Amino acid sequence: MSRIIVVSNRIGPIEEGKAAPGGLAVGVYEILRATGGVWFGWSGETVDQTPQAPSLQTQGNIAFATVGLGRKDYAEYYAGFSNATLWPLLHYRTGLIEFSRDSLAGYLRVNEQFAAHLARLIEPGDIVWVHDYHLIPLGAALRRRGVTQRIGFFLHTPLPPRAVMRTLPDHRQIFGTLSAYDVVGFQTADDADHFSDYMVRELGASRQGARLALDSRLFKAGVFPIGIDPDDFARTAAVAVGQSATRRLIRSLGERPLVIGVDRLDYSKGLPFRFRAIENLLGQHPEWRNRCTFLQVATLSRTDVKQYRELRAELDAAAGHINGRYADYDWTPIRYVNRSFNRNTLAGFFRHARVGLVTPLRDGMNLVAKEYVAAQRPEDPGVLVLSQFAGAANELESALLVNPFDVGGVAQAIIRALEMPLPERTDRWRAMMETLRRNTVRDWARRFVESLTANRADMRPAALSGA
Ligand code: GDG
Repeated sequence: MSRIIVVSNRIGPIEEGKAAPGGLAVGVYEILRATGGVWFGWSGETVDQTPQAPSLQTQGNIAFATVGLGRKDYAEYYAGFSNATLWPLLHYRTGLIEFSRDSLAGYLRVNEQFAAHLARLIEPGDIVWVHDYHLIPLGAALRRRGVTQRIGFFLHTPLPPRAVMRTLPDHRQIFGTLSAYDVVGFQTADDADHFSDYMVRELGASRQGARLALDSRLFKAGVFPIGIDPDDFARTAAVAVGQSATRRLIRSLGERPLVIGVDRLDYSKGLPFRFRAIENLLGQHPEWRNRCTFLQVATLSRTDVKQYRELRAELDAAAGHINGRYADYDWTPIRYVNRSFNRNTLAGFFRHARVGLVTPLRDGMNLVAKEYVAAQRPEDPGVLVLSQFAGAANELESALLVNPFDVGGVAQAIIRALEMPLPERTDRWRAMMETLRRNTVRDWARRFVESLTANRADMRPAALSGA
């Protein structure tokens, strides 16, 4: 089988056995271990001098190739164009977009640098799998360097409709490069539809069966919802619930049920609305005061981007306000925690929580929703309250689906979850757990790579094949 070259902005932890924070690394490792290959990405360090060559570390049949980013590159490519321009755009938040010609230039420059490093690592017969919005133009930059091997791209975020994509200045220069890939993968069918619609109506691509043709290239859009390893997460949760952190949490709650949220502190996750829903619950349904506790873990993220600092200040104020208003001498309604926990601890917390609250305004998939389900006790499962705007809502139809903007509706869903009888909880949980088992993170990685390696005999558009 072909060797795989995985490219992502950040790579998974290099030390074997060290738990990766998200699920993605599990699937990627597994496929890399099966085929051998290279995982290329930013080392996470900012450096004074842009390096001439990546540093290589080998582990078994996988080489990890990492490069540092110069300070200007970091500011323009990462904090700037990736996280202050593309991230809000891709999450439908046009009002939050910050754009500058310098950051666009930095984004294109770093993608060129990465392509230059990669072109030297790629061998005949390799296939290349590029991840996420930081690296949209990478495939085209590789093609310009003569790479003819198959290259696939997977977008972890949503892709908005064409009208939203068009708000990006020079959008064709960015999104048009996606035609350089052989397969462009998305989390949901809506995202894939938005892509095809953009390519056809904006760039003049034509549909050829399941494929799209543009200029001299033929490429396809695919739907590959990312999964987790549900049985592994369940085992972790079952052990962790008896360990000291969860035991301490349980003791501190008294008899009160726990409602938990775990998110990166990011405006796509809808935390201000979530806090308003909690305020609505306590204000409109006073019988629940002092009878349930909310734990919101919000790990700090991208603190060098202005919108993230503003969001943090807003949430600090909201949590303080709600707690000031409703707390009692023996109870605090919202425990708002800005630190991160290890994966095992989170799994134990999830298992004990009667309700999992996952209410993003827009989310590519949302792995927390899946992890919460996997962590539950089969004989006494909790209830997932899930935003209809998370990619996960397409699969987890047995969650209590909510519109996160409707704070009164979310408050009611939380109460319904808290009061739900065991048989209904069990039915809903079983249906969701089966879904998770049918599409694990391994299946996701395998399906993507299979799609990329599928027969390419017809990869020249009919109109150009001279037939
Ligand atoms: C992007 C897309 C898509 C969170 N806090 C801690 C911690 N986490 C872990 C969670 C989960 C992961 O991080 C977060 O994944 P999400 O999917 O929820 O969200 P993003 O980070 O925005 O991920 C998203 C994903 O890519 C995959 O394609 O689903 O839509 O935005 O695994 O458990 N892990 C640890 N400590 C924490 O405090 N250890």
